[in-house]
Amino acid sequence: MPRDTDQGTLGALLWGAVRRPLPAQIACGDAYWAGSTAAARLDFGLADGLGHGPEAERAAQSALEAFRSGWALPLEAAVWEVHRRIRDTRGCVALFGRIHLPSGHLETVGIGNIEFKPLPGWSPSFLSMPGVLGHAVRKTHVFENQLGPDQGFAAFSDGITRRFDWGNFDTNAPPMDLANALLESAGTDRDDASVLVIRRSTLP
Ligand SMILES: [Mn+2]
Repeated sequence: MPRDTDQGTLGALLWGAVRRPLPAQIACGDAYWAGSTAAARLDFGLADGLGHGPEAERAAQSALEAFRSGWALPLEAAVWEVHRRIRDTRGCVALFGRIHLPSGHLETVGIGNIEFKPLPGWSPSFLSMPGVLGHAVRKTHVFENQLGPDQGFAAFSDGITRRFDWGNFDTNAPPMDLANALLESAGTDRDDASVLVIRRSTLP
């Protein structure tokens, strides 16, 4: 399957995302979404459905749809709503977040194995809680950080090798280019793979 990409901007925020299935699969069990559901706020999510194929894809896509529709809830409540609404799927691990403009206040919640890696020069605090959305979540925690000008991050599934060096990438490239480069160089061929890169520009 060809890569599936999307990109956008909201104020000073730029984002780019890419996913591709395990080689020889058609459905991709990883899914991403970013967009604005409320004024001056960018919402985003990256989900990895259990296993591979169409059922994994359904779990991941359902989680993102449930997250979008919970936009009016506080972030933590929105994540619990996702958990309730995807019980009839295989379940997924996911990272969800919201960035408030113009402050750059960033809230993130992670359940299970999705990586959150800041671009060089920024050290936010973040830990994902163990669990599988739709099946077993015991605890959630909202991490709050400040995303300043020229700061950003990549979120990615375990189809991307965790141990890569930013020094091998042009981290000033547009987020879409950086996401594609990460998939290209750090993607494994043992799993579906997805990357979401978000960066705040130097402009106010
Ligand atoms: Mn995976």
